[in-house]
Amino acid sequence: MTSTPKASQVVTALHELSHEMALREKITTHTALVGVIGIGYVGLPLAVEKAKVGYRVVGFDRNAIRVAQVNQGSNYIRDVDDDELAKMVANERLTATTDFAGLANCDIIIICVPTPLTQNKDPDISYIRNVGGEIARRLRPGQLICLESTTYPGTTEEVLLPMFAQTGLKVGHDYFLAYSPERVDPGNKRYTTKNTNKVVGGVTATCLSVATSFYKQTILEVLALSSPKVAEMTKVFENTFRAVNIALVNEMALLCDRMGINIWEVIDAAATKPFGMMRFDPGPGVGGHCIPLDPFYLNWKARQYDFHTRFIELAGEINNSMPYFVRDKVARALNLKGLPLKGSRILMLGIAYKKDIPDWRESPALKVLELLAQAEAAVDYHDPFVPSFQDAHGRTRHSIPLTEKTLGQSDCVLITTDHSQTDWDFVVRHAPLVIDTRNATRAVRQPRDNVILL
Ligand code: SAJ
Repeated sequence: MTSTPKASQVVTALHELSHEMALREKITTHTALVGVIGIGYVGLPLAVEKAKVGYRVVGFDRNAIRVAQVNQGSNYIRDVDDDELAKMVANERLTATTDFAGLANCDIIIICVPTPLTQNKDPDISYIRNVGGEIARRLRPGQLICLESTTYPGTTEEVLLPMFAQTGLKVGHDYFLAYSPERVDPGNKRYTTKNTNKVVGGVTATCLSVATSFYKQTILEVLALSSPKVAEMTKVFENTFRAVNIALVNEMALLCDRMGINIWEVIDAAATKPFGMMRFDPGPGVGGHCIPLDPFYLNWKARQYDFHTRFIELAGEINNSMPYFVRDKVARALNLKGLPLKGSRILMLGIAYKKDIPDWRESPALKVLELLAQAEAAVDYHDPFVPSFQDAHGRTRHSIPLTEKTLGQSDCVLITTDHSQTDWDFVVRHAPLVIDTRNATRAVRQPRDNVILL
């Protein structure tokens, strides 16, 4: 015989239901105030997408320069349309602030902060913890909190949930907590925040339902998963998949170098297989703030289960060995011309970690440049996307012009980033020796006996 609920229980249930219903209403009518913490390459595109469908969005960031740029309608993320950002700001749909007090007013809070590694490759979730504290201090009934930063499985429920539980508010009743990984491919013109499928895991079924409803307002395909852990694991698996496959093709490149086989011809041929094959290309190493780092979040967590993720560590070893291989390849090529590495003039084409973007964080080209400098080669670089950067010693280096003169006076031109706008015929025509780690010169038909591929 079911007991009839006490009046107080009914009131509580109705009260809780009112928080959920009120939030759902704000989500579907786009009247919710959305807070995005971390307005970088993930947060700013998300903020603009939400503002475009009518939400009022506040970007929270410690970086006062970024905040000022947003409030001036000045874009700094290539994947964001300048006019769209300016319009959202002009219409007061989008603002930014360094003051986290405003989190109290937000109905929805999306966390898009960095998740780097410490020096010894352990996860550094200090950013997540810090913003978790900022949110906890202002957590109120009716809020949805979504973590998007790439992190190890368990972060949402082992780090954020306990912080929020201390407020006495009940997850899934008073507030809602979910994890939904960002899937941003910087520079990808085809897949944007809007048309990239989204996966979501909620701490409770209601959390999942509310979070899924929110994402469905601006993203075409949203997949509901059974837990935040599954969603967290999905993301680190995706990036581990890439790191391992890039390492495989890099190892093939090392073997082909030793066997005198053109790895690029092998890959082009393998890519003709219409099934059971996915193309990856060798290169000077792996850069960016995701692929070199994210798999080590899983590696670290696995150790707590006495599990050794050998693929992740092996992939890291191989990918990290590529800059050393490139240095040795340059030394061998110069040696064939009777030139020692020491004192040779080397012009590196590309510092960015991949083509057509300005980001040079974790770029393998930085390591290559450091190794060549250690060998006392005279190294300059040209990168149209990176006018200057700080090298490993904190010295500011500047991109030099790509001219017949700068090419001709180099002993070796080393291609480390295959920016699309570069005239590779011009490079091959005027450089005495070209070492191409990206097969950027694949379309060059003129005499190319001065070109050596990775
Ligand atoms: N790289 C290779 N060979 C390849 C592919 C990449 O050497 O075949 C190198 C690139 O040159 C670069 C590094 O690996 O230095 C990473 O390239 P990437 O495009 O995988 O990495 P990101 O960090 O720019 O973007 C990735 C997303 N990329 C793609 O899905 C194509 C995706 O893995 C994640 O959504 C995103 O990181 C993220 O934020 O996690």
